[in-house]
Amino acid sequence: MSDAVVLMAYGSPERLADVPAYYADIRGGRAIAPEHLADLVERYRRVGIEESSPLNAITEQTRSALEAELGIRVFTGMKHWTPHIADAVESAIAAGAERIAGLVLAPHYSALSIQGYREQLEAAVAGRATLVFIDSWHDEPGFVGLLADRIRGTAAHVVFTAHSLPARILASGDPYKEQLLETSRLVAEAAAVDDWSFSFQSESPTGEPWLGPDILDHLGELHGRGIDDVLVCPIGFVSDHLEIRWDIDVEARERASELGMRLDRIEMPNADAAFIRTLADIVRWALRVPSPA
Ligand code: FEC
Repeated sequence: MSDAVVLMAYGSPERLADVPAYYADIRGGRAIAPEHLADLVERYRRVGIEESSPLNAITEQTRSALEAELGIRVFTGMKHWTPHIADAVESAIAAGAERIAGLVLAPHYSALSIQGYREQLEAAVAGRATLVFIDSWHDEPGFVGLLADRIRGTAAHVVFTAHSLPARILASGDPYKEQLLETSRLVAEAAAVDDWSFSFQSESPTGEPWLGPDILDHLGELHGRGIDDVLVCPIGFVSDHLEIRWDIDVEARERASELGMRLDRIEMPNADAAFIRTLADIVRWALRVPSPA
């Protein structure tokens, strides 16, 4: 059977002029307040997307390295930008794929995040190939080990972070928060780090309560406990993008500085060779294909 991978990522606008259409796609037709759009354009401008779009470029590096590692075709599909998930599926089918592994570059399952990727993928495949969708890989040993390597030996208090989601997910038994806490615990144990906590980041102004604590409040709380040296370890994202370069590198750093705290963050996995090997292991396991000797 001919296999292919559809490697999915959130997607990012290539230039400032793309931001309104990109935000409209994220909002799925719901209204956008003009001040929220203006604020988003300004954040993208401040992180310099006129020069480069980190998420899209990193996703392409990841795709090409994963293809080389697996020896099967890998096609990129973006949830909110081009090439869309449906475009990737068309390319995979045109290349003769009879079985498609769907892998999202986000480790934790939620009905409000990963399920959206899954629905786009299933609709596009429409029964034309066998679909093997990977729901989550939050406890994958290679991923845990890679993050553990980046925090091991630190003298700072480690704050694991992930994208917040509307708090209503808890009422439906969504595993998102539990998976995040499990990744945090596994990474801390693997690195022999005892001094750690978890907080959410990147809450969006949608007018409903989101999961907390938000990192900006959490830093204040840590400061109140006498902690003044923090290492941020984002576990819900795998690459440098707006939520890292703005929400952590600018906003959280500014808050830490106001409080007189030191704040660093780990290097993101991006297209690191060890991370690519981990992604390849996840795909091989899902497809029940043996690893090379
Ligand atoms: O660098 C970039 O250009 C893209 C960065 C980016 C990533 C990302 C990942 C996740 N999001 C998740 C959930 C939500 C929910 C809403 C929402 C809104 C936004 C907006 C931008 C944005 N997200 Fe995102 N997200 C990224 C970017 N996200 C921009 C809109 C403006 C803003 O909030 O600043 C709210 C939707 C709504 O309005 O109804 C919910 C989750 C992830 C992590 C999993 C994944 O990567 O898919 C969950 C990267």
